[in-house]
Amino acid sequence: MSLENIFRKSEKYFKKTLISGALPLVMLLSSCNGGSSGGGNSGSNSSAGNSPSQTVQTHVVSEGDVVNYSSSTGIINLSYSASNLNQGDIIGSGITSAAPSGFLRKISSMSSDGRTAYTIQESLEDAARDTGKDIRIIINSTLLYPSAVNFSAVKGITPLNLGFPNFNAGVANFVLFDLDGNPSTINDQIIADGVISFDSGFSLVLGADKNGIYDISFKNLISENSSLSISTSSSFGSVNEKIKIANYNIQPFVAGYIPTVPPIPIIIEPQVEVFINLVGSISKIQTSVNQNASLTIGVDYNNGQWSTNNLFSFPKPNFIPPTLPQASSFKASIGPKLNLLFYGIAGPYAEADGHLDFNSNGSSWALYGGLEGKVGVDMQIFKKNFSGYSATVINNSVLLAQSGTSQPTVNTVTIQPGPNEVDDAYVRQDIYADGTISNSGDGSATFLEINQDSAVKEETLVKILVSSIPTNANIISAKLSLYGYCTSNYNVPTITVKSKKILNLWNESSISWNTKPSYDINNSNLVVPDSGVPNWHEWDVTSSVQSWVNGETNYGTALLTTDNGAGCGFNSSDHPDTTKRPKLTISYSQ
Ligand SMILES: [Ca+2]
Ligand SMILES: [Ca+2]
Repeated sequence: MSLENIFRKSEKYFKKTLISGALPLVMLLSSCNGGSSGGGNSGSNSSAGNSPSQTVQTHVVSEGDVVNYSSSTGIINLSYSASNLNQGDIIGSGITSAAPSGFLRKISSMSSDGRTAYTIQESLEDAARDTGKDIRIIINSTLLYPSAVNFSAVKGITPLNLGFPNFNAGVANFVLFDLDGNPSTINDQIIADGVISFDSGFSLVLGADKNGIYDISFKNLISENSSLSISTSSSFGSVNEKIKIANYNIQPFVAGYIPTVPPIPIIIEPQVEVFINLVGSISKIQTSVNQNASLTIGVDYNNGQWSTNNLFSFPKPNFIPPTLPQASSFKASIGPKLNLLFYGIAGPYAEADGHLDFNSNGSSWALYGGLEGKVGVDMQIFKKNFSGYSATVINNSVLLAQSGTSQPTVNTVTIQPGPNEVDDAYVRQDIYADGTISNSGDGSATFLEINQDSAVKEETLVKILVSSIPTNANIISAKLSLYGYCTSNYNVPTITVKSKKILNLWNESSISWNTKPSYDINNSNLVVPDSGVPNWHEWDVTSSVQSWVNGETNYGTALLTTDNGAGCGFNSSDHPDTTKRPKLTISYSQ
Protein backbone atom coordinates (compact mmCIF):
# COMPACT_ATOMS: atom_id res chain seq x y z
CA MET A 1 0.00 0.00 0.00
CA SER A 2 1.32 3.43 -0.84
CA LEU A 3 2.09 5.89 1.90
CA GLU A 4 -0.62 8.14 0.66
CA ASN A 5 -3.13 5.38 1.07
CA ILE A 6 -1.92 4.72 4.56
CA PHE A 7 -2.34 8.39 5.38
CA ARG A 8 -5.74 8.53 3.81
CA LYS A 9 -6.88 5.47 5.69
CA SER A 10 -5.49 6.82 8.93
CA GLU A 11 -7.15 10.12 8.35
CA LYS A 12 -10.51 8.48 7.96
CA TYR A 13 -9.94 6.61 11.17
CA PHE A 14 -8.85 9.76 12.92
CA LYS A 15 -11.90 11.68 11.78
CA LYS A 16 -14.07 8.89 13.04
CA THR A 17 -12.49 9.05 16.46
CA LEU A 18 -12.99 12.80 16.52
CA ILE A 19 -16.63 12.51 15.64
CA SER A 20 -17.22 9.80 18.19
CA GLY A 21 -15.39 11.96 20.67
CA ALA A 22 -18.58 12.28 22.69
CA LEU A 23 -17.79 9.01 24.37
CA PRO A 24 -15.22 9.02 27.04
CA LEU A 25 -12.31 10.79 25.68
CA VAL A 26 -9.29 8.67 25.43
CA MET A 27 -8.85 5.87 22.99
CA LEU A 28 -6.86 3.19 24.65
CA LEU A 29 -4.40 1.28 22.62
CA SER A 30 -5.28 -2.37 22.92
CA SER A 31 -2.06 -3.36 21.36
CA CYS A 32 -0.82 -6.86 21.19
CA ASN A 33 1.26 -6.84 24.26
CA GLY A 34 -1.15 -5.32 26.71
CA GLY A 35 0.91 -2.83 28.65
CA SER A 36 4.00 -4.07 30.26
CA SER A 37 3.96 -0.70 31.86
CA GLY A 38 7.15 1.14 32.33
CA GLY A 39 9.08 -1.72 30.82
CA GLY A 40 12.37 -1.13 29.13
CA ASN A 41 12.75 -0.96 25.41
CA SER A 42 12.35 -4.31 23.85
CA GLY A 43 14.98 -3.75 21.28
CA SER A 44 15.01 -7.36 20.26
CA ASN A 45 13.51 -8.59 17.09
CA SER A 46 10.92 -5.89 16.81
CA SER A 47 10.43 -5.70 13.09
CA ALA A 48 7.77 -3.21 12.16
CA GLY A 49 4.27 -4.45 11.60
CA ASN A 50 2.65 -7.16 13.62
CA SER A 51 5.51 -7.91 15.95
CA PRO A 52 4.54 -7.20 19.57
CA SER A 53 7.31 -4.70 20.15
CA GLN A 54 5.26 -1.99 21.73
CA THR A 55 6.12 -1.35 25.31
CA VAL A 56 4.01 1.68 26.08
CA GLN A 57 0.34 2.44 25.80
CA THR A 58 -0.75 5.22 23.49
CA HIS A 59 -3.83 7.40 23.67
CA VAL A 60 -5.38 9.99 21.39
CA VAL A 61 -7.66 12.63 22.85
CA SER A 62 -10.57 14.09 20.94
CA GLU A 63 -12.22 17.51 20.89
CA GLY A 64 -13.78 18.15 24.31
CA ASP A 65 -11.52 15.73 26.20
CA VAL A 66 -8.99 18.41 27.08
CA VAL A 67 -10.14 21.47 29.01
CA ASN A 68 -6.77 23.15 29.00
CA TYR A 69 -3.30 22.37 27.72
CA SER A 70 -0.14 24.35 28.39
CA SER A 71 2.82 23.64 26.13
CA SER A 72 5.16 25.43 28.54
CA THR A 73 4.25 23.47 31.71
CA GLY A 74 3.12 20.29 29.95
CA ILE A 75 0.00 20.17 32.14
CA ILE A 76 -3.07 18.67 30.49
CA ASN A 77 -6.41 19.25 32.29
CA LEU A 78 -8.95 16.66 31.25
CA SER A 79 -12.74 17.01 31.21
CA TYR A 80 -13.16 13.61 32.89
CA SER A 81 -11.44 11.34 35.35
CA ALA A 82 -9.12 9.07 33.38
CA SER A 83 -8.42 5.72 34.95
CA ASN A 84 -6.56 4.37 31.96
CA LEU A 85 -3.79 6.98 31.76
CA ASN A 86 -0.56 5.95 33.41
CA GLN A 87 2.95 7.18 33.89
CA GLY A 88 5.01 6.43 30.79
CA ASP A 89 2.03 6.37 28.42
CA ILE A 90 2.09 8.49 25.27
CA ILE A 91 -0.77 10.88 24.77
CA GLY A 92 -1.42 12.64 21.47
CA SER A 93 -3.90 15.20 20.25
CA GLY A 94 -4.91 16.43 16.83
CA ILE A 95 -6.06 20.01 16.19
CA THR A 96 -8.62 20.87 18.87
CA SER A 97 -9.79 24.11 20.45
CA ALA A 98 -7.77 23.40 23.61
CA ALA A 99 -4.68 22.38 21.62
CA PRO A 100 -4.75 24.26 18.30
CA SER A 101 -1.29 22.95 17.36
CA GLY A 102 -2.00 19.42 18.69
CA PHE A 103 0.48 17.70 21.00
CA LEU A 104 2.62 14.60 21.46
CA ARG A 105 3.49 14.05 25.13
CA LYS A 106 4.67 11.41 27.54
CA ILE A 107 2.94 11.22 30.91
CA SER A 108 5.29 11.71 33.85
CA SER A 109 2.53 11.49 36.47
CA MET A 110 -1.23 11.70 36.96
CA SER A 111 -3.14 13.59 39.63
CA SER A 112 -4.95 11.33 42.11
CA ASP A 113 -8.34 12.32 40.71
CA GLY A 114 -7.24 11.33 37.19
CA ARG A 115 -8.14 14.73 35.76
CA THR A 116 -4.66 16.20 35.35
CA ALA A 117 -1.77 14.72 33.39
CA TYR A 118 1.74 16.06 33.96
CA THR A 119 3.69 15.45 30.79
CA ILE A 120 6.96 16.00 28.98
CA GLN A 121 7.54 16.46 25.27
CA GLU A 122 7.86 13.21 23.33
CA SER A 123 10.19 13.55 20.35
CA LEU A 124 9.31 11.76 17.11
CA GLU A 125 12.36 9.57 17.58
CA ASP A 126 11.21 8.57 21.08
CA ALA A 127 7.72 7.98 19.73
CA ALA A 128 9.01 5.64 17.02
CA ARG A 129 11.10 3.76 19.58
CA ASP A 130 8.42 3.66 22.29
CA THR A 131 5.64 2.52 19.97
CA GLY A 132 7.76 0.30 17.75
CA LYS A 133 6.11 1.94 14.76
CA ASP A 134 7.80 3.42 11.71
CA ILE A 135 7.06 7.09 11.20
CA ARG A 136 7.16 8.46 7.68
CA ILE A 137 6.12 11.97 6.64
CA ILE A 138 6.09 13.08 3.01
CA ILE A 139 4.51 16.47 2.46
CA ASN A 140 4.50 19.21 -0.10
CA SER A 141 3.11 22.68 0.48
CA THR A 142 0.81 22.37 -2.54
CA LEU A 143 -1.31 20.16 -0.27
CA LEU A 144 -2.14 23.26 1.75
CA TYR A 145 -4.37 25.02 -0.79
CA PRO A 146 -6.49 26.73 0.26
CA SER A 147 -5.39 27.48 3.75
CA ALA A 148 -6.31 30.34 6.03
CA VAL A 149 -3.56 32.80 6.85
CA ASN A 150 -3.42 35.14 9.82
CA PHE A 151 -1.37 38.25 9.24
CA SER A 152 0.13 40.64 11.74
CA ALA A 153 2.60 43.42 11.11
CA VAL A 154 4.24 46.44 12.65
CA LYS A 155 3.21 49.98 11.79
CA GLY A 156 4.29 51.01 8.30
CA ILE A 157 3.83 47.54 6.82
CA THR A 158 0.71 46.91 4.75
CA PRO A 159 -0.39 43.53 3.47
CA LEU A 160 -1.03 43.71 -0.27
CA ASN A 161 -1.82 40.03 -0.61
CA LEU A 162 -2.50 37.51 2.14
CA GLY A 163 -2.99 34.35 0.14
CA PHE A 164 -0.71 31.37 0.61
CA PRO A 165 1.81 30.92 -0.95
CA ASN A 166 1.92 34.35 -2.64
CA PHE A 167 2.74 36.94 -0.03
CA ASN A 168 3.07 40.63 -0.67
CA ALA A 169 3.69 43.46 1.76
CA GLY A 170 4.40 47.13 1.30
CA VAL A 171 6.97 49.03 3.40
CA ALA A 172 6.13 52.73 3.58
CA ASN A 173 8.12 55.27 5.51
CA PHE A 174 9.11 52.58 8.01
CA VAL A 175 11.32 53.75 10.85
CA LEU A 176 14.17 51.25 11.08
CA PHE A 177 16.06 53.16 13.69
CA ASP A 178 15.40 56.20 15.81
CA LEU A 179 18.40 57.52 17.69
CA ASP A 180 16.58 59.24 20.57
CA GLY A 181 13.59 56.87 20.58
CA ASN A 182 11.22 59.78 20.06
CA PRO A 183 9.13 59.24 16.91
CA SER A 184 8.20 62.93 16.64
CA THR A 185 11.81 64.02 16.05
CA ILE A 186 12.42 62.66 12.60
CA ASN A 187 15.85 63.95 11.59
CA ASP A 188 17.54 61.25 13.71
CA GLN A 189 15.81 58.34 11.96
CA ILE A 190 16.77 55.76 9.38
CA ILE A 191 13.83 55.22 7.06
CA ALA A 192 13.09 52.19 4.88
CA ASP A 193 10.67 52.13 1.96
CA GLY A 194 9.88 49.42 -0.52
CA VAL A 195 7.87 46.36 -1.20
CA ILE A 196 8.46 42.67 -0.73
CA SER A 197 6.55 39.99 -2.56
CA PHE A 198 7.40 36.32 -2.55
CA ASP A 199 6.14 32.79 -3.03
CA SER A 200 7.22 30.31 -0.42
CA GLY A 201 6.69 26.64 -1.11
CA PHE A 202 8.28 23.73 0.72
CA SER A 203 8.65 19.99 0.82
CA LEU A 204 9.56 17.77 3.73
CA VAL A 205 10.41 14.10 4.07
CA LEU A 206 11.05 12.64 7.49
CA GLY A 207 11.64 9.07 8.59
CA ALA A 208 12.09 7.46 12.00
CA ASP A 209 12.06 3.84 13.09
CA LYS A 210 13.03 1.89 16.18
CA ASN A 211 16.67 2.86 15.63
CA GLY A 212 15.88 6.59 15.56
CA ILE A 213 15.60 9.37 13.01
CA TYR A 214 17.25 8.14 9.83
CA ASP A 215 16.18 10.73 7.26
CA ILE A 216 15.20 14.40 7.08
CA SER A 217 14.96 16.26 3.79
CA PHE A 218 13.65 19.80 3.80
CA LYS A 219 13.44 22.19 0.84
CA ASN A 220 12.16 25.75 0.58
CA LEU A 221 11.36 27.14 -2.88
CA ILE A 222 11.23 30.90 -2.94
CA SER A 223 10.70 33.41 -5.65
CA GLU A 224 11.21 36.87 -4.32
CA ASN A 225 11.01 40.44 -5.48
CA SER A 226 12.18 42.99 -2.98
CA SER A 227 12.86 46.65 -3.20
CA LEU A 228 14.51 48.35 -0.30
CA SER A 229 15.34 52.00 -0.05
CA ILE A 230 17.30 53.42 2.85
CA SER A 231 17.39 57.10 3.64
CA THR A 232 18.66 59.15 6.51
CA SER A 233 19.67 62.73 7.02
CA SER A 234 21.90 62.05 10.04
CA SER A 235 25.00 60.08 10.78
CA PHE A 236 24.95 57.17 13.18
CA GLY A 237 27.61 55.19 14.93
CA SER A 238 27.06 51.49 15.08
CA VAL A 239 23.56 50.19 14.31
CA ASN A 240 22.40 46.58 14.56
CA GLU A 241 18.67 46.20 14.11
CA LYS A 242 16.77 43.07 13.14
CA ILE A 243 13.08 43.83 13.06
CA LYS A 244 10.29 41.38 12.37
CA ILE A 245 8.00 43.47 10.19
CA ALA A 246 5.34 40.89 9.37
CA ASN A 247 4.14 37.48 10.44
CA TYR A 248 1.98 35.07 8.48
CA ASN A 249 0.56 32.11 10.40
CA ILE A 250 -0.82 29.40 8.18
CA GLN A 251 -3.40 26.99 9.58
CA PRO A 252 -1.96 23.88 11.26
CA PHE A 253 -2.59 20.66 9.35
CA VAL A 254 -2.25 16.92 9.81
CA ALA A 255 0.97 15.96 8.03
CA GLY A 256 0.74 12.24 8.75
CA TYR A 257 0.22 9.76 11.55
CA ILE A 258 2.19 7.62 13.90
CA PRO A 259 0.56 4.35 12.81
CA THR A 260 -0.54 3.18 16.23
CA VAL A 261 -4.15 2.14 16.89
CA PRO A 262 -5.70 4.64 16.96
CA PRO A 263 -3.19 6.63 14.89
CA ILE A 264 -1.57 9.67 16.51
CA PRO A 265 -1.78 12.71 14.23
CA ILE A 266 1.41 14.62 13.45
CA ILE A 267 0.58 18.33 13.32
CA ILE A 268 2.62 20.83 11.33
CA GLU A 269 2.10 24.57 11.29
CA PRO A 270 3.95 26.68 8.72
CA GLN A 271 4.83 30.19 9.75
CA VAL A 272 6.37 32.88 7.57
CA GLU A 273 8.11 35.84 9.16
CA VAL A 274 9.51 38.82 7.27
CA PHE A 275 12.56 40.60 8.66
CA ILE A 276 14.38 43.81 7.89
CA ASN A 277 17.95 43.80 9.07
CA LEU A 278 20.37 46.73 9.25
CA VAL A 279 23.95 46.38 10.45
CA GLY A 280 26.81 48.84 10.30
CA SER A 281 27.65 52.47 10.67
CA ILE A 282 25.64 54.92 8.64
CA SER A 283 26.15 58.46 7.55
CA LYS A 284 23.80 60.67 5.53
CA ILE A 285 22.70 58.58 2.58
CA GLN A 286 19.87 57.71 0.28
CA THR A 287 20.03 54.65 -1.94
CA SER A 288 17.88 51.75 -3.07
CA VAL A 289 18.12 48.32 -4.63
CA ASN A 290 15.34 46.40 -6.34
CA GLN A 291 15.98 42.72 -6.97
CA ASN A 292 14.33 39.56 -8.18
CA ALA A 293 15.56 36.14 -7.25
CA SER A 294 14.32 32.61 -7.34
CA LEU A 295 15.97 30.04 -5.19
CA THR A 296 15.63 26.59 -3.75
CA ILE A 297 17.50 25.93 -0.55
CA GLY A 298 17.50 22.62 1.20
CA VAL A 299 19.00 20.62 4.03
CA ASP A 300 19.26 16.85 4.36
CA TYR A 301 20.08 14.58 7.27
CA ASN A 302 21.01 11.04 6.31
CA ASN A 303 22.71 8.37 8.40
CA GLY A 304 23.85 10.97 10.90
CA GLN A 305 25.33 13.30 8.25
CA TRP A 306 24.12 16.77 7.30
CA SER A 307 24.28 18.17 3.79
CA THR A 308 22.80 21.18 2.03
CA ASN A 309 21.74 21.98 -1.51
CA ASN A 310 20.82 25.08 -3.46
CA LEU A 311 19.76 26.30 -6.84
CA PHE A 312 19.28 29.97 -7.62
CA SER A 313 18.82 32.59 -10.26
CA PHE A 314 19.77 36.13 -9.32
CA PRO A 315 19.74 38.64 -12.19
CA LYS A 316 21.63 41.88 -11.65
CA PRO A 317 19.44 44.05 -9.42
CA ASN A 318 18.12 47.48 -10.36
CA PHE A 319 19.26 50.29 -8.11
CA ILE A 320 19.26 53.99 -7.41
CA PRO A 321 22.85 55.10 -6.91
CA PRO A 322 23.61 56.57 -3.50
CA THR A 323 23.35 60.27 -2.91
CA LEU A 324 25.33 62.01 -0.15
CA PRO A 325 27.72 59.05 0.24
CA GLN A 326 29.98 59.81 3.17
CA ALA A 327 32.02 57.44 5.29
CA SER A 328 29.72 54.52 6.05
CA SER A 329 29.68 50.81 5.91
CA PHE A 330 26.44 48.96 6.27
CA LYS A 331 24.32 46.10 5.07
CA ALA A 332 20.54 46.31 4.86
CA SER A 333 18.41 43.28 4.02
CA ILE A 334 14.81 42.24 3.72
CA GLY A 335 13.44 38.74 3.34
CA PRO A 336 11.11 35.99 4.43
CA LYS A 337 11.84 33.17 6.87
CA LEU A 338 9.79 29.98 6.72
CA ASN A 339 9.47 27.96 9.93
CA LEU A 340 7.82 24.56 10.09
CA LEU A 341 6.54 24.00 13.62
CA PHE A 342 5.71 20.50 14.82
CA TYR A 343 3.04 20.62 17.55
CA GLY A 344 3.96 24.31 17.87
CA ILE A 345 7.67 23.50 18.38
CA ALA A 346 10.40 24.78 16.03
CA GLY A 347 11.69 22.30 13.41
CA PRO A 348 13.13 23.07 9.97
CA TYR A 349 13.51 26.67 8.78
CA ALA A 350 14.80 28.58 5.78
CA GLU A 351 15.53 32.23 5.24
CA ALA A 352 16.15 34.17 2.01
CA ASP A 353 17.35 37.76 2.15
CA GLY A 354 17.89 40.28 -0.57
CA HIS A 355 20.37 42.87 0.62
CA LEU A 356 22.17 46.04 -0.30
CA ASP A 357 25.71 46.59 0.95
CA PHE A 358 27.35 49.96 0.95
CA ASN A 359 30.98 50.61 1.77
CA SER A 360 32.63 53.99 1.83
CA ASN A 361 35.73 55.38 3.47
CA GLY A 362 34.79 58.97 2.66
CA SER A 363 36.83 59.21 -0.52
CA SER A 364 35.67 56.14 -2.43
CA TRP A 365 32.59 53.96 -2.17
CA ALA A 366 30.93 50.83 -3.60
CA LEU A 367 27.33 49.60 -3.67
CA TYR A 368 26.50 45.89 -3.89
CA GLY A 369 23.24 43.96 -4.28
CA GLY A 370 23.22 40.53 -2.70
CA LEU A 371 21.28 37.38 -2.03
CA GLU A 372 21.69 35.19 1.02
CA GLY A 373 19.96 31.89 1.74
CA LYS A 374 20.14 30.14 5.11
CA VAL A 375 18.62 26.84 6.11
CA GLY A 376 18.58 24.85 9.32
CA VAL A 377 16.78 22.43 11.60
CA ASP A 378 15.98 22.73 15.29
CA MET A 379 16.15 19.12 16.40
CA GLN A 380 14.43 18.97 19.79
CA ILE A 381 11.08 17.84 18.39
CA PHE A 382 12.79 15.16 16.28
CA LYS A 383 15.58 13.91 18.51
CA LYS A 384 16.10 14.96 22.08
CA ASN A 385 19.41 16.36 23.31
CA PHE A 386 20.78 16.46 19.80
CA SER A 387 22.08 19.75 18.54
CA GLY A 388 20.44 21.36 15.54
CA TYR A 389 22.07 22.40 12.34
CA SER A 390 22.23 25.60 10.33
CA ALA A 391 24.16 26.74 7.29
CA THR A 392 24.38 29.63 4.87
CA VAL A 393 23.88 27.93 1.52
CA ILE A 394 23.77 30.95 -0.79
CA ASN A 395 25.87 34.08 -0.40
CA ASN A 396 25.98 35.95 -3.64
CA SER A 397 26.85 39.57 -4.22
CA VAL A 398 26.98 41.78 -7.31
CA LEU A 399 28.83 45.09 -7.59
CA LEU A 400 26.27 47.64 -8.76
CA ALA A 401 28.16 50.92 -8.68
CA GLN A 402 31.28 52.47 -7.29
CA SER A 403 32.93 55.84 -7.11
CA GLY A 404 35.28 56.79 -9.92
CA THR A 405 33.08 55.16 -12.53
CA SER A 406 30.47 57.17 -14.36
CA GLN A 407 27.31 57.05 -12.34
CA PRO A 408 24.09 56.25 -14.12
CA THR A 409 21.63 59.09 -13.95
CA VAL A 410 18.08 58.32 -13.01
CA ASN A 411 15.42 59.70 -15.33
CA THR A 412 11.78 59.85 -14.43
CA VAL A 413 9.19 60.30 -17.16
CA THR A 414 5.42 60.48 -16.99
CA ILE A 415 3.47 59.34 -20.04
CA GLN A 416 -0.13 60.56 -20.03
CA PRO A 417 -1.43 60.29 -23.56
CA GLY A 418 -4.64 61.54 -25.09
CA PRO A 419 -7.34 59.33 -26.66
CA ASN A 420 -5.56 58.94 -30.00
CA GLU A 421 -2.26 57.64 -28.57
CA VAL A 422 -3.60 55.03 -26.16
CA ASP A 423 -5.89 52.02 -26.23
CA ASP A 424 -8.09 51.96 -23.14
CA ALA A 425 -11.45 50.26 -22.81
CA TYR A 426 -13.57 48.15 -20.55
CA VAL A 427 -15.31 44.88 -21.37
CA ARG A 428 -18.60 43.77 -19.87
CA GLN A 429 -20.69 40.64 -19.52
CA ASP A 430 -24.35 40.76 -18.38
CA ILE A 431 -26.04 37.59 -17.18
CA TYR A 432 -29.80 38.04 -17.12
CA ALA A 433 -32.34 36.27 -14.90
CA ASP A 434 -33.59 34.19 -17.83
CA GLY A 435 -30.07 32.87 -18.36
CA THR A 436 -29.24 34.88 -21.48
CA ILE A 437 -25.83 36.48 -21.64
CA SER A 438 -24.70 39.60 -23.47
CA ASN A 439 -21.11 40.59 -24.15
CA SER A 440 -19.94 44.09 -24.84
CA GLY A 441 -16.99 46.47 -24.72
CA ASP A 442 -16.51 50.23 -24.81
CA GLY A 443 -13.33 51.88 -26.04
CA SER A 444 -14.62 55.45 -26.14
CA ALA A 445 -16.19 55.74 -22.68
CA THR A 446 -14.95 58.52 -20.41
CA PHE A 447 -14.93 56.05 -17.48
CA LEU A 448 -13.18 52.68 -17.34
CA GLU A 449 -15.16 50.22 -15.25
CA ILE A 450 -14.44 47.17 -13.12
CA ASN A 451 -17.22 45.07 -11.67
CA GLN A 452 -17.61 41.65 -10.09
CA ASP A 453 -20.97 40.16 -9.18
CA SER A 454 -23.26 37.40 -10.42
CA ALA A 455 -25.09 39.63 -12.94
CA VAL A 456 -22.39 42.01 -14.22
CA LYS A 457 -18.70 41.45 -14.81
CA GLU A 458 -16.40 44.20 -16.09
CA GLU A 459 -12.64 44.42 -16.64
CA THR A 460 -10.49 47.38 -17.70
CA LEU A 461 -7.67 47.25 -20.25
CA VAL A 462 -5.08 49.99 -20.74
CA LYS A 463 -2.20 50.07 -23.21
CA ILE A 464 0.17 53.03 -22.94
CA LEU A 465 3.16 52.88 -25.30
CA VAL A 466 6.65 53.02 -23.74
CA SER A 467 8.60 53.61 -26.97
CA SER A 468 10.03 56.82 -25.50
CA ILE A 469 12.06 54.72 -23.02
CA PRO A 470 15.50 53.70 -24.42
CA THR A 471 15.82 49.98 -25.16
CA ASN A 472 18.82 49.53 -22.83
CA ALA A 473 17.06 51.19 -19.88
CA ASN A 474 17.23 49.61 -16.46
CA ILE A 475 13.69 50.15 -15.12
CA ILE A 476 13.88 51.14 -11.47
CA SER A 477 10.15 51.55 -11.05
CA ALA A 478 7.07 51.84 -13.22
CA LYS A 479 3.63 52.75 -11.95
CA LEU A 480 0.31 52.72 -13.77
CA SER A 481 -1.93 55.40 -12.22
CA LEU A 482 -5.66 55.76 -12.66
CA TYR A 483 -7.93 58.38 -11.15
CA GLY A 484 -11.24 57.20 -9.71
CA TYR A 485 -12.73 55.13 -6.91
CA CYS A 486 -14.03 51.72 -5.87
CA THR A 487 -17.05 50.71 -3.80
CA SER A 488 -18.51 47.45 -2.57
CA ASN A 489 -22.10 46.30 -2.02
CA TYR A 490 -21.03 44.60 1.18
CA ASN A 491 -19.64 47.39 3.29
CA VAL A 492 -16.12 45.97 3.27
CA PRO A 493 -13.32 48.42 4.12
CA THR A 494 -11.21 47.69 1.04
CA ILE A 495 -11.33 46.23 -2.45
CA THR A 496 -8.37 44.46 -4.03
CA VAL A 497 -7.78 45.47 -7.64
CA LYS A 498 -5.33 43.26 -9.51
CA SER A 499 -3.19 44.40 -12.41
CA LYS A 500 -2.10 41.74 -14.91
CA LYS A 501 0.10 41.92 -17.98
CA ILE A 502 -2.00 41.35 -21.15
CA LEU A 503 -0.57 38.59 -23.34
CA ASN A 504 -2.11 39.14 -26.78
CA LEU A 505 -3.49 41.62 -29.22
CA TRP A 506 -6.72 43.59 -28.71
CA ASN A 507 -8.20 46.74 -30.15
CA GLU A 508 -10.28 49.23 -28.21
CA SER A 509 -12.76 49.78 -31.06
CA SER A 510 -13.70 46.12 -31.47
CA ILE A 511 -13.08 44.48 -28.09
CA SER A 512 -15.85 42.80 -26.09
CA TRP A 513 -16.00 40.43 -23.10
CA ASN A 514 -15.90 37.28 -25.23
CA THR A 515 -12.99 38.49 -27.38
CA LYS A 516 -10.86 39.84 -24.55
CA PRO A 517 -7.19 38.77 -24.60
CA SER A 518 -5.57 36.46 -22.07
CA TYR A 519 -3.63 37.74 -19.07
CA ASP A 520 -0.49 36.70 -17.23
CA ILE A 521 -1.19 34.66 -14.08
CA ASN A 522 1.00 36.94 -11.98
CA ASN A 523 -0.47 40.15 -10.68
CA SER A 524 0.35 43.21 -8.69
CA ASN A 525 -2.41 43.85 -6.17
CA LEU A 526 -3.59 47.19 -4.95
CA VAL A 527 -5.86 47.56 -1.96
CA VAL A 528 -8.28 50.41 -2.68
CA PRO A 529 -10.49 51.77 0.10
CA ASP A 530 -14.26 51.38 -0.30
CA SER A 531 -14.99 55.04 -0.95
CA GLY A 532 -17.04 57.21 -3.25
CA VAL A 533 -14.28 59.83 -3.31
CA PRO A 534 -12.10 59.79 -6.43
CA ASN A 535 -8.33 59.69 -6.02
CA TRP A 536 -5.17 58.52 -7.77
CA HIS A 537 -4.38 54.79 -7.48
CA GLU A 538 -1.06 53.25 -8.53
CA TRP A 539 -0.21 49.70 -9.63
CA ASP A 540 3.38 48.49 -9.75
CA VAL A 541 4.09 47.44 -13.37
CA THR A 542 7.91 47.53 -13.15
CA SER A 543 8.45 43.99 -14.43
CA SER A 544 5.99 44.45 -17.35
CA VAL A 545 7.65 47.70 -18.45
CA GLN A 546 11.14 46.17 -18.18
CA SER A 547 10.06 43.28 -20.44
CA TRP A 548 8.45 45.69 -22.98
CA VAL A 549 11.58 47.83 -23.03
CA ASN A 550 13.61 44.65 -23.53
CA GLY A 551 11.66 43.92 -26.72
CA GLU A 552 8.54 42.00 -25.69
CA THR A 553 5.40 43.33 -27.42
CA ASN A 554 3.43 45.68 -25.20
CA TYR A 555 -0.22 44.60 -25.09
CA GLY A 556 -0.91 46.66 -22.00
CA THR A 557 -2.29 45.93 -18.56
CA ALA A 558 -5.66 44.56 -17.40
CA LEU A 559 -7.27 45.65 -14.14
CA LEU A 560 -9.88 43.49 -12.46
CA THR A 561 -11.18 42.39 -9.09
CA THR A 562 -12.26 39.05 -7.71
CA ASP A 563 -14.00 40.61 -4.71
CA ASN A 564 -17.68 39.79 -5.06
CA GLY A 565 -19.95 42.84 -5.02
CA ALA A 566 -17.11 45.26 -5.82
CA GLY A 567 -17.05 47.88 -8.55
CA CYS A 568 -14.68 50.66 -9.66
CA GLY A 569 -14.73 53.54 -12.11
CA PHE A 570 -11.63 55.38 -13.37
CA ASN A 571 -11.20 58.28 -15.80
CA SER A 572 -10.18 57.10 -19.27
CA SER A 573 -7.97 58.84 -21.83
CA ASP A 574 -11.23 60.06 -23.35
CA HIS A 575 -12.09 61.99 -20.19
CA PRO A 576 -12.23 65.78 -20.75
CA ASP A 577 -9.97 66.51 -17.74
CA THR A 578 -6.59 65.96 -19.41
CA THR A 579 -4.75 66.01 -16.05
CA LYS A 580 -6.66 63.02 -14.68
CA ARG A 581 -6.28 60.53 -17.54
CA PRO A 582 -4.40 57.21 -17.08
CA LYS A 583 -0.63 57.65 -16.85
CA LEU A 584 2.58 55.66 -16.56
CA THR A 585 5.38 57.01 -14.38
CA ILE A 586 8.68 55.35 -15.15
CA SER A 587 12.05 55.83 -13.43
CA TYR A 588 15.01 54.33 -15.23
CA SER A 589 18.77 54.48 -15.52
CA GLN A 590 21.01 53.61 -18.48
CA1 LIG B 1 13.63 60.63 16.96
CA1 LIG C 1 -10.33 54.74 -25.05
